[in-house]
Amino acid sequence: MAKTIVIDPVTRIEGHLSIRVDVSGNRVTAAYSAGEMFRGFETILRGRDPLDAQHITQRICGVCPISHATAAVLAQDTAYGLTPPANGRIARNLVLAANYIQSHILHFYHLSALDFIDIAAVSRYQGRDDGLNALRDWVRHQLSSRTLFPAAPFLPRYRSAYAGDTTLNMTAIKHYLDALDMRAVAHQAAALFGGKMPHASTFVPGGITERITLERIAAFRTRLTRLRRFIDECYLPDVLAVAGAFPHYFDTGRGCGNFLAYGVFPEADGGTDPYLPAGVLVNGQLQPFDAGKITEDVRHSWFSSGSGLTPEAGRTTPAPDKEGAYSWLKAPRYAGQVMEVGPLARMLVAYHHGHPDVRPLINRILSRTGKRAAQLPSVLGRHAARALECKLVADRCASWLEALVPDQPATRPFIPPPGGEGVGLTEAPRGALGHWLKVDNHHIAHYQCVVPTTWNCSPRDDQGVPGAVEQALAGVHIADPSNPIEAMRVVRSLDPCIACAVH
Ligand code: NFE
Ligand code: MG
Repeated sequence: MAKTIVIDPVTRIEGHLSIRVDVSGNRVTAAYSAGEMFRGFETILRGRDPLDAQHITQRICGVCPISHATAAVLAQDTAYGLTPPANGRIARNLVLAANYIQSHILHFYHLSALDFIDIAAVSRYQGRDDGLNALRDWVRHQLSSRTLFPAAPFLPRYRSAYAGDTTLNMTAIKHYLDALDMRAVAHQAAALFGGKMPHASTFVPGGITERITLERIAAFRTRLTRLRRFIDECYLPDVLAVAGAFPHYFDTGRGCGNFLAYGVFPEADGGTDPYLPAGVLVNGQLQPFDAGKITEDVRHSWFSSGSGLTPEAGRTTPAPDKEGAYSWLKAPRYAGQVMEVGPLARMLVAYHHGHPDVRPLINRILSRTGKRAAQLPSVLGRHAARALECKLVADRCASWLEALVPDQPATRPFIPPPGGEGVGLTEAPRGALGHWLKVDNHHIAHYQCVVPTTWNCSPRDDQGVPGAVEQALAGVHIADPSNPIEAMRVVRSLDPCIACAVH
């Protein structure tokens, strides 16, 4: 029997997302992803001093602010012809990397794990861990007073076959609590060169204003050691354990099969030679990335501004009553095609480049899980890629720390020219991020952001082709339409942030 399921709001993500799936014979036949809020950052920025851009755009999001700061200063670097000194480039990498680590740990433990792990299992905990005992008492209280707390955290939840293995459940729940501390540690590390977190104060065109001192390098290293241990001993093993318990999720939520990465963490001056490379994967073929092929369609979005335009030409004019529209997200396309962005895209692009760190790690995961590379585009492939990337980036921080030179400048002084045009392309934790900037008479004349979740959760484009998450949902089996947890596992595997996506 045909049925429509509406999940609104989707919980345990950032921002306000509505997912509608048409189901026939327990299979999703069509999916619609809708961002439910207009924010207007691109409009707010017009007329401002360009030096405000990194501060204002960080307020797009509290989860990935450093990516927005990075894109904003890169756009100004290119507009003004600035090359940060090595210390500035490396310190930017370190703050962004710490933000990735925080975000990836958040996504697995606090946003996604409870789709697989049985949180109610903690009510039977009998050990001596203080955190688990406190959580057990709280969960027991919730279970016994459901009428008092009908919408309390964790419970109620969808009825489903959660993990049955007590060790896996208890370990993951313990790590859920530990992960809260790890995110604080990652934020502290980021603040050492970012000034403060979540919204850093030190990002400027030409580098970073924080002084590079031995004390700060040592303090970052201490925190990095704790984070690397957690990633190696908890995060990666937990993802593999979930993969072992839910192997069919390597065959669920494949999606469009096209992947895009802009490249991130430059390792040479001038922003070149990113540690994670740029590239486009279509039909398994790696193509060079060309920023000129990015456009945004708005036929199904609540905007009256022109459709199919490049970000240089695009505008953002809200039209909340527009016929046929169903989302506040635009529909970004690359050479007219739907693209998935994010850790899986970065890892696959790096894998196809023959990346010396990425290839062996992915091969090891594939042999541990007994899966093929073709199964990586999937729910569990996305979780595994995110965890692998978290390890790679954390490990790489150690060599970036070594390359910092204490007490040497981290900024390139400059006098802002009255005008210019620039593009800041980077990779946020959730994928490819670009800021397009035009400066005229010392003021921002034009600002457009094309954001990771705008790629992943876009509505249909002008040709009617569904966006990446809409395609990933197609064909998914929903055992019980009143408990559509399978759809939520697919949606959350892409780590949506609608706050970012609607900006
Ligand atoms: Ni609000 Fe963000 C990331 C950016 S996602 S989390 O990562 O840019 O669209
Ligand atoms: Mg935009």
